[in-house]
Amino acid sequence: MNQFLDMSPEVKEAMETGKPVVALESTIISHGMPYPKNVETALNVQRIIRENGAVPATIAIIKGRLKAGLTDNEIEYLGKTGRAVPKASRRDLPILVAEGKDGATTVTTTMMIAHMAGIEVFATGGIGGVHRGAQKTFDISADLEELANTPVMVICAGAKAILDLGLTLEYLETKGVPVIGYGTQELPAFYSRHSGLKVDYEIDTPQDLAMAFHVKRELGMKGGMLVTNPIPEAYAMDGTKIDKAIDQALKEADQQGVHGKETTPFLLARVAELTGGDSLESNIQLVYNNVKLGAQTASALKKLGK
Ligand code: PSU
Ligand code: MN
Repeated sequence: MNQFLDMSPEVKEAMETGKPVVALESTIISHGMPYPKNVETALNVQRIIRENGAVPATIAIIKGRLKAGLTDNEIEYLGKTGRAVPKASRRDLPILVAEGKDGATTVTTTMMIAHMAGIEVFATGGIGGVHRGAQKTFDISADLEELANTPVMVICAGAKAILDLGLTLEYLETKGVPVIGYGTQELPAFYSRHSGLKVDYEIDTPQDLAMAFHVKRELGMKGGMLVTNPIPEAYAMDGTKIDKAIDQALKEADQQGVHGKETTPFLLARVAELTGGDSLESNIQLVYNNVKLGAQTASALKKLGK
């Protein structure tokens, strides 16, 4: 095992005995939701994974150690410290480790650390992508490059319309990343089940998701697979209300000169503020929906061997 990685006893035992494990990110805890809802959600997520027959591995960097599996106290710490925990993407990882610092892992670094630990399934809320106006700003999330390179299945609810969803799909196509709709042919747009854009493939069961990933793995193909799981109908939000908030947030980001790694957290926080508590509840529910599918898929994958 790599010298910088610590697996919790529960995760280590699961990996050694071939139990299904689902990786979870920590940027969603420190930067994606307010305290204390973030901590409550992170703990519920772990419970849902256990109830569905798998072991949760929440991933973060704590005092320079790459962690797969956190204690409840560590989750409380990441949630309470919030945005003061550095958001850790690929380029940040070696520096934070070298300096013994903490880091909230994004989709990118969660995939990296999951892969180091041998974990193949990762469930979260939304991924980063190609930002609107990327033709000028070059703002394309490192998440897309990681999906191109690291063999981890990422289950999400699509991407928020703070991004250019069409360009995000184009980028993933160029990089050879399969984009799958779970029970749908349409790319879900996080709060909304609809984007008007088609995905590459519709797959309808965890067993078939597992089989697709298994074949990719057996073929030795590099890179991940993106599963987009629409938010449950009961929690889906009105598209126009969300779009208005997004337009407003984008305008403010531009006026205030927000750029680089601050862009996504700024937009996420402003959209959440402008749409009130509704969007937070929707966000929480779609994460629960995704981690349940993650546990089922990780279990199905174990039945296919390895
Ligand atoms: N989108 C969301 N919620 C999130 C994120 C994205 O709806 O919490 C987080 C994830 O951790 C994702 C990161 O990996 O933001 C992307 O940041 P950037 O765009 O700076 O790559
Ligand atoms: Mn960016």
